Amino acid sequence: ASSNDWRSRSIYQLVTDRFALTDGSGPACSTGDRVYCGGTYQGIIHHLDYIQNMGFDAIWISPVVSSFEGPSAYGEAYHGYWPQDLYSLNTHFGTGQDLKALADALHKRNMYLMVDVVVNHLVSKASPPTFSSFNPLNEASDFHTKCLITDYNNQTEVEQCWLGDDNLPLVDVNTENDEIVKTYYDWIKTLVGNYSVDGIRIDTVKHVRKDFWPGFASSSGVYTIGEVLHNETSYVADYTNVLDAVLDYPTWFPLVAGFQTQFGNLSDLSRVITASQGAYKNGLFGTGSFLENHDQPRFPSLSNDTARLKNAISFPFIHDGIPIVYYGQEQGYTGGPDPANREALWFSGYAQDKDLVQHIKTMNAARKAAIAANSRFLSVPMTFPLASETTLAVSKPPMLALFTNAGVSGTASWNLAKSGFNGNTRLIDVLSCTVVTTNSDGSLVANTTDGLPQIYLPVSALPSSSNICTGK
Ligand code: ABC
Ligand code: CA
Repeated sequence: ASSNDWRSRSIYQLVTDRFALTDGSGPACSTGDRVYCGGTYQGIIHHLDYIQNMGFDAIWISPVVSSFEGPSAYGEAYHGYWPQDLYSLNTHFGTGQDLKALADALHKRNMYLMVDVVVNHLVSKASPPTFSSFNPLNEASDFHTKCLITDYNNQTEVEQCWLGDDNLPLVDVNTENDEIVKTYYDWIKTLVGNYSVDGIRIDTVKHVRKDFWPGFASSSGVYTIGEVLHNETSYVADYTNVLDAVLDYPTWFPLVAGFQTQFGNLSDLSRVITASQGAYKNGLFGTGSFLENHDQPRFPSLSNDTARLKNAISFPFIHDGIPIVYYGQEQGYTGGPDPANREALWFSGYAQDKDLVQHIKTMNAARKAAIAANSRFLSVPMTFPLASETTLAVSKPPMLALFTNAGVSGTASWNLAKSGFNGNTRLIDVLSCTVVTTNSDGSLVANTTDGLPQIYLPVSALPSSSNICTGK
């Protein structure tokens, strides 16, 4: 699938080992132990209803190729980011048939499969590494000479020195060598073809020279979204010239900081977004917008205010890009930094009556309704009719979202000279189901005493089939 095919999608990111067991029973999973807990492709297949019922139409799974077995200084390779043999699969997650069956099951539901892929390094559990354990690059000369990255401001070092540490170095592939480049281009083409992959999330993109990526992306033949873990728009922007898209990390930093406490500054969010809209190749369209992932502490571990949480969780759904929800967000998981943020989802019983499950379901439905009512939702950049430290209004016709970091017991008001709608338009807040009408000049004043966000759509934009605010 192409970048355009992905734009209207909504992605559920899961850690394959932690999402679902094949048959519901299995070993206890102690999150902090950094060991395999038993999640499989078959487990995912059995829980596709759970994901689809929330309104997601794509999943992003962990890297699929095989890693070393047994413990290392940082535990087992359960997360998949320590590839060792490019040409065999990680059998903890299932067989090649199982992975194909997952792709088929998704496609039957008109859902997409995104696979995480790692090019930058191979990893052996020994330190110093055993090069002969790698496939196909199995000689020291296939890798950059060892030096650990210490200065992130030195780009050559970021690209050619090694991630990890002396306990577990990530052995840095020599992506300056033409034959190795060809090996990776052929590999990604085959992987995507063999398993009917619809898109790839690419790991550690800033650690490989930029001109490696266009050829890799075109060999994959599908949508490519890269991880460039950096807080500056100016640094990340250039990678949008070599891949379809990036994960929107520059927005993530002010998103978390803005909603973490009532002292956050929401205008930082609008400032960074406006800059990125101007600096990225396609603006923010096609980028990945997220609140949580497997590398960062979960939002509720930073803030226990349920109103601020609902504001922050809602934001990616009105962002220009593709919303990505990290598994467990919907169950209110509170894990801190890696490895605590990778809890088994079976602990939750996959409950569907949880408040946040319903909230996310409503946000997915609202975004789909907005797209259906006005396809320009996917091509007209969001604007900010109002941005202060404590309040933010985001206009993306036909949606208007009002956010605040005031918290459950805080009050806030949004006074919009221009709501983005005509005068006398009836709008419904999809979260509270309250209906308001814009003033005759198109202005709107809204207030809150519970700190919750308000997500408006014109009443006329709600399709009769929509499950938004039914019975209210
Ligand atoms: C393991 C253990 C951890 C332990 C760690 C030392 O070793 O599990 O418990 O703390 C995989 C595994 C991890 C594992 C690592 C290393 O491998 O998932 O569990 O950690 O063995 C990607 C993936 C990630 C994956 C890898 C490696 C890469 O999403 O899951 O990790 O395949 C860098 C990379 C980035 C990478 C990330 C983990 O490390 O660039 O691609 N993620 C600065 C740098 C960033 C750097 C970050 C690391 O520090 O600029 O490049 O990311 O913390 C802002 C600054 C940023 C700054 C952040 C922290 O603060 O603006 O620049 O980032 O203010
Ligand atoms: Ca590198």
